[in-house]
Amino acid sequence: MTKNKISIIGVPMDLGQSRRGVDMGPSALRYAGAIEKLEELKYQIYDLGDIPIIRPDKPNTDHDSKLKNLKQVVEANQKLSEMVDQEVTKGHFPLIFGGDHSIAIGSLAGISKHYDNLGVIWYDAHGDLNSSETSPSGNIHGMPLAVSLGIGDDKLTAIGDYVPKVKPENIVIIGARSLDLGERELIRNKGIQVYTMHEIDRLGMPAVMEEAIGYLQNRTDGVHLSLDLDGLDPSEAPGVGTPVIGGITYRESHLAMEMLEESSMLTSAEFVEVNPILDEKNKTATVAVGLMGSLFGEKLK
Ligand code: 5AB
Ligand code: MN
Ligand code: MN
Ligand code: MN
Repeated sequence: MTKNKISIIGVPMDLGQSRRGVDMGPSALRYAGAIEKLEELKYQIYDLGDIPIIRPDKPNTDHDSKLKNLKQVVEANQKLSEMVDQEVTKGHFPLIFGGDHSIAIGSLAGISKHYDNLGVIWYDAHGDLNSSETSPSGNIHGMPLAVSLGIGDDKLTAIGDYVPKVKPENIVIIGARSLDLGERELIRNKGIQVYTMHEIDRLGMPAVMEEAIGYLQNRTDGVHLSLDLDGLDPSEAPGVGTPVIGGITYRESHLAMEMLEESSMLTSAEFVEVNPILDEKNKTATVAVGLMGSLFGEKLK
């Protein structure tokens, strides 16, 4: 990693989806030793604590939109984008702990204004490329990548006061195995680079990462890793709200993180969708902290 100051921001958000418990993700990651691990690796850690999430009296009270909890998700992401923006301005590496994946909207809004061509690695079983029109669920955690491309409800795309946050050619999706029809169409139309489980099986993770890193190195001036723990196989990361069998292994994921570390290209990261209520003895948060170790250079120190 090029920077040695890491700012940690927890976002106990569960309003972008329908299962309780993912709001405890930041606590689970801290409990699993995230801060201690990064301190061991000699980083200076600035733990900014958790952003307060304002819970609505009843979920989905906004009748103008089929998006669940739109107002609360917008407010929290606005706040997150401002905090992330400040940390990048200071020259710190923002490391965000979710919370459901809707928080990537705020992360990217805060980060991307600092780059002309921010690259994004979306490590996930899903594409998160839905809009109100294509979403089968109305859950905003299935939309953050589309929102960052400028597609979706104006209240979401306008967060940070600029649109779009990322260009389709600067995105790489890794681990996809559950894509909705509208998402597939968007991927085709925009030419988004996707490594599904098919490519991972066929080429192997080393080749996939080598190609993904080479691709981004040529076109970007910063790279954000958005790691949804459901990218991993649920046998190894069971504590997630939308598990999909046939995922990336723990070892492959470690290798992917190590290769990212070796590339020195990463400028920010987030770990999302850890749900300790659905987990087995905090296994998923522990896996996430292990991956952070690799991402921040454990093998080299
Ligand atoms: B996650 C689904 N595509 O839009 C939808 O966990 C699932 O952040 C979204 O990747 C999963 O509701 C969102 C069916
Ligand atoms: Mn997912
Ligand atoms: Mn996701
Ligand atoms: Mn999920």
